[in-house]
Amino acid sequence: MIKDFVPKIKIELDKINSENELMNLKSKYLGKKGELTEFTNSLKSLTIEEKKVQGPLINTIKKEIESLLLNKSKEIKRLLIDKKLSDEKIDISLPSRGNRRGTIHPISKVLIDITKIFSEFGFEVFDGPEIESDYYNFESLNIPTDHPARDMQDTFYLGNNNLLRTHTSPMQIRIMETNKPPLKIISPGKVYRCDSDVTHTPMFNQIEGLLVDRDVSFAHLKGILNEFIYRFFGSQIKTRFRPSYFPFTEPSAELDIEWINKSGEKSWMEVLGCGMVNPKVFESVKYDSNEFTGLAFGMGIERLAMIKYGITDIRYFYQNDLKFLNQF
Ligand code: 2U9
Repeated sequence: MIKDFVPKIKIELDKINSENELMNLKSKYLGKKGELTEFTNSLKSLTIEEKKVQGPLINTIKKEIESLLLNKSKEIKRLLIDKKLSDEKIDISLPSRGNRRGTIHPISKVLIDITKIFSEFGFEVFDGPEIESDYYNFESLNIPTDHPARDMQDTFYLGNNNLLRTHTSPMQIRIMETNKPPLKIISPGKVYRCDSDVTHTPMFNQIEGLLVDRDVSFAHLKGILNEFIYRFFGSQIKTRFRPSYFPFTEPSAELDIEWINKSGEKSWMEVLGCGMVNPKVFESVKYDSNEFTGLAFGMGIERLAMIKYGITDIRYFYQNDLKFLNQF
């Protein structure tokens, strides 16, 4: 009997709990060879009068079955969503993973430490452009045209008489051009040289200092730099000033500190360069060198960081390896 289909399907639907099983049930009754389809086909042999009675009945039953299947499909989908929601439930009372705190880059740390020491000595901090002209980077600083620093191998030229500054001294020329002495300034910043090995990178950080006043002497230079070394490396450190040459200072010196080398012997290590400002530099900025004298010094931040923390390869600073950086 056609009417038996509905209770039969209801019983089967109760046992189903997946879309797959539902599809199978649908094709079992409504598919091409489904039971209801075959039942419908079997009515072909009925008389027209009988068909008029059975036809609408079949359609009603068919619609009822389709509606039962649709409701079951909705129920299965709803149950699936409920299960997903309960499985993926987030316990908001759990403690969070915690934020990993970054650390200050060792170069920034050393730069801050050095700047702080010179600020305590009364030096003002100035920074300037990294793209400079040939005049400010070389000419005004008494760096002769045949000096190796001017060579393409040593300097990054940008054309139009511009270059990437090879030291921060140009900034100090600019300050002197627009200010009268006395002056007590430091200029930290990035500088660029065509150089790359375990102790050199094409970009590195420098800090330079300049003090101009009446009666400034080499004794002042020694006093300031010795005090700086004691504060930066510790007061037990021994220093020595060794004669050197820089075009922008005369006389010039390099400051060495005593350290124990790999073989356990005492030896000297170069830390920075310094000297009394060359009168030729004062000529460029129209300072009267009969009235004013100046002391100047320069140091590489990476070099100081390597010495202080015993780092053997400068490239560690720029490889972004957290195992290295987190130590500071
Ligand atoms: C002006 C006049 C003089 C700055 C100085 C040095 C000596 C020096 C080097 C140390 C290591 C550069 O980073 S490094 O390669 N610097 O030895 N710098 S005196 O003299 C100046 C600066 C500005 C107007």
